[in-house]
Amino acid sequence: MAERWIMHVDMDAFYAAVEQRDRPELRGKPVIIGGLSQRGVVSTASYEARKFGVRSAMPINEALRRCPQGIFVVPNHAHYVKVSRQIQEIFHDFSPAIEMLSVDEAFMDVSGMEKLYRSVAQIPWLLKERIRKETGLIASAGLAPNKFVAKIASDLGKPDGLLIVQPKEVLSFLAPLPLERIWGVGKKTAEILHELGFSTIGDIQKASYEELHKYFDSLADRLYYLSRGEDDRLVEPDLVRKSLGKETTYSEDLMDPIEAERELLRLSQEVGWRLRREGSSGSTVTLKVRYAPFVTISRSHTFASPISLDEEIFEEVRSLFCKLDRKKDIRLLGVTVGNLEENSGQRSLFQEDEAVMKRTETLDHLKLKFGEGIISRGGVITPKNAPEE
Ligand code: TTP
Ligand code: MG
Repeated sequence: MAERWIMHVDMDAFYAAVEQRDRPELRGKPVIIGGLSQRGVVSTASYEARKFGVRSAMPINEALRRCPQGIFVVPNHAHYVKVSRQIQEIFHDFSPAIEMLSVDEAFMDVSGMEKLYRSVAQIPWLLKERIRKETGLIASAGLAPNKFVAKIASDLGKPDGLLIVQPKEVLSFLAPLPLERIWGVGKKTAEILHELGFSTIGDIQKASYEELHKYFDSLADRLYYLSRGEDDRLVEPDLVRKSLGKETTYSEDLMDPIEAERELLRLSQEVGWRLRREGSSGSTVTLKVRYAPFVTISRSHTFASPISLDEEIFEEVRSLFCKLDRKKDIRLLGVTVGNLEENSGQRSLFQEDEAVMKRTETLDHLKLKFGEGIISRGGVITPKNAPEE
């Protein structure tokens, strides 16, 4: 098989770097980008501020305590999106296969491109130079045979990083790294692995497939292959995404419509949260219901303008649900918001309703701080049989 070369590119301290570029008085200073209110959280911090322990998602108050001399700046998302587009334009000159992961981060498949350059190693260097010249910003890049290794390589080099991992170096590159670097290894799995005596990726490399399968189910494959730096996932160029949805299959059918509504609220909250995180909203809401055994139906409603608030999504989904036969047992529920468009700020059908916007903003901040699962409106109780995600 032909050699694959995947590049991961991620801008350094993106929002803070844009502000420092645009306002020379901020250069070299501890800049902290965060919401307006004292109850807000930090979006990001310049590397000067990180020396004081300021990090993304930290409450502003905590950042203030750690870095009282910090310069706090309110984020200007619309502006960052514009800069992001400019960077994406540059990416397109280097590869046709670009997968944007967020506003400042992308995978690019540059396999075979070495024919256009003196060597493949020139590509990240030239890309960084073009970004620096044309935007005045610094990117970190990692080049490796696959996504997993490329992402770690760009992370490890930060700031102003450029790390190339040759195929024959993959095993030794990964070996000393903490096993938490493996995708899908959360806190719980890491704890179990530590108890079993594993601490680095190298420790897992030494384990046999059978041994890992003794302790883990589906995760064993991931541990086995990723620890060896084997990852065949393709770079998936972004077709403009048309919808964002979430569905759950229940191991025991839902028999109670109230319980089903609670689930719909949970799914609406998750979809709303993801929409708001990526700054998009959509005008079509779709409810999907699968009844036991295998009858699936979808019902949609399209609004005149796009929405992204949990309440708006949930109210529509509930009203679609109420029109269905509520006596049947339910095996799967799904909520999707479609006809997506990017927007720079929050839009709302309840534009006048400041309270809804405020509450959403506060909850989003808490989610950023404590993780997505921690809170939801109206005390939604996840049914006992809801599968772990
Ligand atoms: P990141 O790439 O995670 O962070 P960064 O670019 O600020 O710093 P670095 O990559 O050098 O570690 O995120 C990109 C931008 O996304 C970031 O500048 C601000 C925003 N962001 C938030 O608003 N909240 C968050 O919790 C995170 C992680 C990022
Ligand atoms: Mg970044």
